[in-house]
Amino acid sequence: MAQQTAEKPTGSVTWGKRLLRKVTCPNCWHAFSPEDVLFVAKNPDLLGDSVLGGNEYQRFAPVIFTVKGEAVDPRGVPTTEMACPRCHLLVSEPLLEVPPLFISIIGSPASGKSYFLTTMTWQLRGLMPKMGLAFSDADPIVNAPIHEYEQTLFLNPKPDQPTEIRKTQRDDPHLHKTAIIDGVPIRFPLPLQFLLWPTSDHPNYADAQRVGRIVVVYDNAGEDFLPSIEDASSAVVQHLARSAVLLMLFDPTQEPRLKGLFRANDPQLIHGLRPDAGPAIVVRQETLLKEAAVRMRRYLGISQTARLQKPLIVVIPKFDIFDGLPGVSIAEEPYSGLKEKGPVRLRLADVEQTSERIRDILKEHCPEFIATAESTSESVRYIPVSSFGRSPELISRGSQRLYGIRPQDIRPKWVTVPLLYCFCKWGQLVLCSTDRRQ
Ligand SMILES: Nc1nc2c(ncn2[C@@H]2O[C@H](COP(=O)(O)OP(=O)(O)OP(=O)(O)O)[C@@H](O)[C@H]2O)c(=O)[nH]1
Ligand SMILES: [Mg+2]
Ligand SMILES: [Zn+2]
Repeated sequence: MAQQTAEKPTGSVTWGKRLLRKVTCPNCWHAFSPEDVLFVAKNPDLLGDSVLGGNEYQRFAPVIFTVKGEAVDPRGVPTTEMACPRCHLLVSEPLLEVPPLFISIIGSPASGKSYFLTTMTWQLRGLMPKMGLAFSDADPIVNAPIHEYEQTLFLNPKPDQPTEIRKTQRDDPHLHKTAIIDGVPIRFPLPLQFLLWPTSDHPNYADAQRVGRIVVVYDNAGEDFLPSIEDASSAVVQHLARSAVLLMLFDPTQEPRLKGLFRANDPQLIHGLRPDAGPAIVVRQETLLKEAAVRMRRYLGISQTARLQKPLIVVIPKFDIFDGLPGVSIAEEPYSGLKEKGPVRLRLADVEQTSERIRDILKEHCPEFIATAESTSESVRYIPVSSFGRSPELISRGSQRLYGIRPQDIRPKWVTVPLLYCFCKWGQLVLCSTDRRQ
């Protein structure tokens, strides 16, 4: 076995790393000192944990370390896997050094959250390096669900066959874990985590520690946001209180007042949101946003009349469904430098112009939604996206009917814009736009 040192790491003993003063668990949002992090035992005799149950290895506070900084479990096996001292769920190593940036994606069932998350992630991986930032998995194991989605849409061996991302289930074990906190079992959503880190092309490369972030997002089921569903045993939407940015998907196909503006041939308009699911639970989208705002203010302990100080981006998914709106086009991505060798920059002014135009259209047709959005946050923008760039098609699989998309037909439009707009507008250290060249 490797040589051991009996020294427990503290804020000042850092294995050559610059640890954060406080680490925030991305599972239960508990803030703790890095020296309190637990480790996950590896010896097969140590199966069973007091908080996570019989199928998980025991979490332990280490007293012995190898020279490489690995903790040694009570049966002498070295381990590097870390866990939160409260919920005992996994905490990836970069979280001890890099601050998290929580992003909440809100939206009704079938509004397009999972497809948007997948196409956004896939495109960010390719685009961010052209903006001087690496965008990679902070922990490939916890990101396995998003890998599966990306594989389905972008690395599919049968690109000419229609495929689909399944509806997100409220109890999907790949997306949730239950921990017993103070004797009560609580269901937490699994965080998808991406490390955003400046490359040598970035103007603030020398200040990497200040620029770098771990972007944390969650793939909730739309039902998690419906009024009345929240219960004490679920913490699945409590990220709303922690998030720096709210992305609310306002699905046009769920808004009857916009119907006059659509092409008629999207199957969702003919066969419903999910063809075999029976009548959908009808929830007005402003009600959903209002409910999310009520919960956020409650978690934050602020007045129910206060506007939140975080930006709200109203994302209009499935924008391909519109039959050409005057003054709005997402045919071209709003970036300069995409075709040249130089750095890519977001054209902030183009995004803001589009946002204004969308606001005008929504104000005319759904004024209550605009009123709700603008009473929720001090900074609201409206950004159209299309994950497919076209409609899905109705397909049959056995006795089941569903909407599928052929991977070879997917042409995402503007899916990276909501997040990059936020970085450019409110996180200037992280990214530059064409309006704010350094
Ligand atoms: N026309 C069009 N339809 C889309 C687009 N993106 C998603 N859809 C359709 O929208 C439906 C819902 O997409 P999901 O991403 O599963 O929605 P969700 O919000 O994750 O739904 P839940 O998991 O139930 O909360 C699917 O049937 C997709 O085919 C798009 O860009 N254009
Ligand atoms: Mg989903
Ligand atoms: Zn935790």
